[in-house]
Amino acid sequence: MSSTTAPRPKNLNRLGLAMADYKGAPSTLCSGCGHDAVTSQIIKAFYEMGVHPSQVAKMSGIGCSSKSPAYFLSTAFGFNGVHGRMPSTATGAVLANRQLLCIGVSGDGDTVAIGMGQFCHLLRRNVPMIYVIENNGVYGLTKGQFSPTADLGTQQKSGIVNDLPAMDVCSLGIELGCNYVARSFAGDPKQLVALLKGAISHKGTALLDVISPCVTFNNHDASMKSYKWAKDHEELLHQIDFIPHFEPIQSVDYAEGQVIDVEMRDGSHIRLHKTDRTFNPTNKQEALRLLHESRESNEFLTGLLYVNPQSKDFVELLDLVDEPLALLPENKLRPKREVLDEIMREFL
Ligand SMILES: Cc1ncc(C[n+]2csc(CCOP(=O)(O)OP(=O)(O)O)c2C)c(N)n1
Ligand code: SF4
Ligand SMILES: [Mg+2]
Repeated sequence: MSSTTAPRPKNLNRLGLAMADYKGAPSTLCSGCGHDAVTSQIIKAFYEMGVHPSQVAKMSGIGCSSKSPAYFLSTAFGFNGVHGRMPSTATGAVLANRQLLCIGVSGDGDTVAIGMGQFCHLLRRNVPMIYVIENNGVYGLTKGQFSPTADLGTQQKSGIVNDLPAMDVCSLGIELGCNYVARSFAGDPKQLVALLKGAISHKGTALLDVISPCVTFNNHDASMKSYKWAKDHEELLHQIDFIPHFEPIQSVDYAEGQVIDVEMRDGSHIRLHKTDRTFNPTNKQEALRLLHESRESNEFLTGLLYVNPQSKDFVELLDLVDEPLALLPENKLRPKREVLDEIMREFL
């Protein structure tokens, strides 16, 4: 007897869930804020990848950006921590339940001002999570002061000029051992959703630096984190396709050297179509050189800057048991009475 599988209704994903199941509360951010555009792509990426919201932990610190997790995946776990301390709460959550897919949303202030120390240690440990920086070059929530990612020479609306050099979170991420480092733009949904899907597939910390303009305090003509500046200066390193492990890889032939195909550990593929630049994102030195050059020439490069899908993440390095620590029963956690007595006798 032959069995036939009913075709899946078009608007449902492989779990049978609709896009609406991936939404959150209505946003309270300013209308047009880049952070809301990033939220929409997070919803789309998790929906299309068929990740169940109940398997996700959403983490954040403080800032307009850090409010974003309230606006997606309303049935996921979530924790809104202290300013700059999201990495330590995320590390704790991941260690307590290694089966959850963790996504943190932070701001440039939350990450590289007050949170710099925690951010560095998260990357050094390769904690398995997606770390999105919604980068607008200012502290939006506290009315638009320059953050450490504000570009040299950029101006506030009042005319104050930033005379300090910007910190480059992508170079920093690569230096600190992060194995998935990408830069994108809130106004480039296609690229952003592909990079988010790659991040979902990556084992280890996946860092996404997303230029996300603050329309209220930093979107004027003299700003270098405005929609206009980013649109005028965006240089795509490559066109990106993401082919999830549960979909067949299209067997279209590409001319030799035109495509770089990166296979992720879960069997998904990131396919990078070359633009004018010759660039191999699996070469760390090349990525750092490119970032350094682009800083010198004021270029805004977007795409996958560095990837090493084979890295061991924190959970693997610690050799944690497969069963989530949070779910281990007491008889597995507590040594037997006789064992404890034996230990005590050793101290006599
Ligand atoms: C310990 C502490 N210091 C300072 C503040 C004030 N504060 C709140 S949000 C913020 C900066 C937010 O900037 P960013 O992380 O870039 O987020 P954005 O609002 O720009 O999205 C600051 C300084 C605070 N809440 N807690
Ligand atoms: S102040 Fe800026 S960052 Fe904050 S919600 Fe408004 S536009 Fe977005
Ligand atoms: Mg900011």
